[in-house]
Amino acid sequence: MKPIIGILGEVDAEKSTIVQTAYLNSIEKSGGAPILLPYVTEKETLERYVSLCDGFLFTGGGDVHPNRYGEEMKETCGTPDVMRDELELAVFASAYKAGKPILAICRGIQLVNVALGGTLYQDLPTEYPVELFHRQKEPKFSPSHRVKIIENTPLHTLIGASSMTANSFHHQAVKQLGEGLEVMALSDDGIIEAVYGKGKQFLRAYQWHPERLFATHAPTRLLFEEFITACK
Ligand SMILES: [Mn+2]
Repeated sequence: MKPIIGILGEVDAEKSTIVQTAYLNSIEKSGGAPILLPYVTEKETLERYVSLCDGFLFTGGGDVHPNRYGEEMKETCGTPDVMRDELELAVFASAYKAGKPILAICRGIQLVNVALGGTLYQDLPTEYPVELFHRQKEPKFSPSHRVKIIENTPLHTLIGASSMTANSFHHQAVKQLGEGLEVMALSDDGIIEAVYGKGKQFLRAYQWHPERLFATHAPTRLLFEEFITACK
């Protein structure tokens, strides 16, 4: 039976919840049954969702509010997505506690890092001497920079290579690593591009958008297949 994957999508001010189709396709074509989790607030509802789903996908979107990692918001921070922060931090805490598999993409890696006590660069161009341009001008479905894969990490075992293709649509990144996380890929200019959970639980987070490379880059598909396998 296909595992049910609860997807955390974008939440806007009118309380609508949406998700880009590329995430749904990537999950479904890898053998999962994706469902979109709406914006809800009651603990009991959230707990029901967490028990229903076999795994969770945290997707891309706006910035996490810096007060979630103990900082004042700088001018260069994007408009924070506070309703989404509230929903996702609650779902993450519950899913993490339950030991359910978690895959996180773009904003997702930032959310997971903050949830585990880490911090973020609020704006790379002004806070980190970046050489690469992490907000690519190339189309969404084109790679723009490679990532170096660290040896003896799950990503290295999975891909079997020391680098892979990535795209890049972020102005923030992981700064201080959250508790229980390890780095598994870096950009050539030293930005953390992928992390994993050190414990038994399946937890993988990527700064790039593998769902946008799913159709054209075979190694990228392994990231989703590995996740769905863990959810079975
Ligand atoms: Mn990047």
